[in-house]
Amino acid sequence: MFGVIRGQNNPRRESVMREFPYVKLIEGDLTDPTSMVRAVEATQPDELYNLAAISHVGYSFKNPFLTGAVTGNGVLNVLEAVRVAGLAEKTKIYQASTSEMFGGLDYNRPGAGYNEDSLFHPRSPYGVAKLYAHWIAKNYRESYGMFISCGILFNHEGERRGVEFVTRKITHAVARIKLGLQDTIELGDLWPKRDWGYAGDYVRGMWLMMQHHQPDDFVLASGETHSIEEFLTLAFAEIGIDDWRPYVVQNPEFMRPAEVDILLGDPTKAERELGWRREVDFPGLVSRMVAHDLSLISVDANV
Ligand code: G4F
Repeated sequence: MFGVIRGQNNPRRESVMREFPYVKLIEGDLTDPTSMVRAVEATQPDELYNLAAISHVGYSFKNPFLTGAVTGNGVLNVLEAVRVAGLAEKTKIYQASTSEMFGGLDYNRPGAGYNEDSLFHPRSPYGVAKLYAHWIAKNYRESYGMFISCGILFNHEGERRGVEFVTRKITHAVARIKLGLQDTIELGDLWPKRDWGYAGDYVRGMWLMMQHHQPDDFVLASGETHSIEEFLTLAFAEIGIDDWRPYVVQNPEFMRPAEVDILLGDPTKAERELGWRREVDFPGLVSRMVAHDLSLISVDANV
């Protein structure tokens, strides 16, 4: 198994090598087409999972050109690398598409979640770049007959989530508050709703897409939507606090020029055709993330 790692002296290299000693790391950069060709030529992959991207929506507003180059055009570099290396018939490709390609509610199907046929209306440079990647992946599937599947994943959270994303930012802060290491948490808007699921369930869904008899697009989602306020309520309840309001400070720095108010997905197709089912529900997700951060921070802080 191979993984591509970017940049000189990447700080994540050591932890990846420690946690996944069976993964051989090779160097490459999505924005450098020749490095992508070298990577696929050297590894001759049966399955290639492209999860690489600038993936923080707020950051993409501040760095729109870079986001377009990496998250959008970078995908074309991967697809071309596979073709140039003569692997178009051998290598199956998974492209990480996203619910951020949708813009809020599906007004064509009021009350129902987004599915594979819903209209796209991205509301950030990240969403727009991902939509380009989605369509170029579909175009290569249709033009060259390549096995390329796009997983349209709704928010996938868990213990490995970076603290720059709202769920982990909350669970990390809640654990620190419980351990007396922090008093408050600064957040942006609290009313947006997301369809939050457990990343482990979604990775299983990605693998199932690659074992399917034909390439296709699939939505993976929980089919429920919850606000950030609901996430806060459950997370603080895990440490015995009923009212989170005294602990939360709103800071405009974390608000976005355009916000996706509500995301709700409909995973019916993945359930029917792949036999995919999520195993972790919303309260279970919050609970395991808080428990993880409590034990992680206790060990680090030696408390
Ligand atoms: O945690 P978030 O940054 O995730 P977001 O924007 O929904 O995107 C994530 O999920 C997508 C899948 O649907 C992925 F494609 C994408 O790469 C990423 O993994 O923000 C969630 C919500 C937003 O409404 C945001 O405005 O939380 C709100 N929020 C409020 N305060 C905050 C904060 N978000 C962050 N990151 N930090 C805050 O302090």
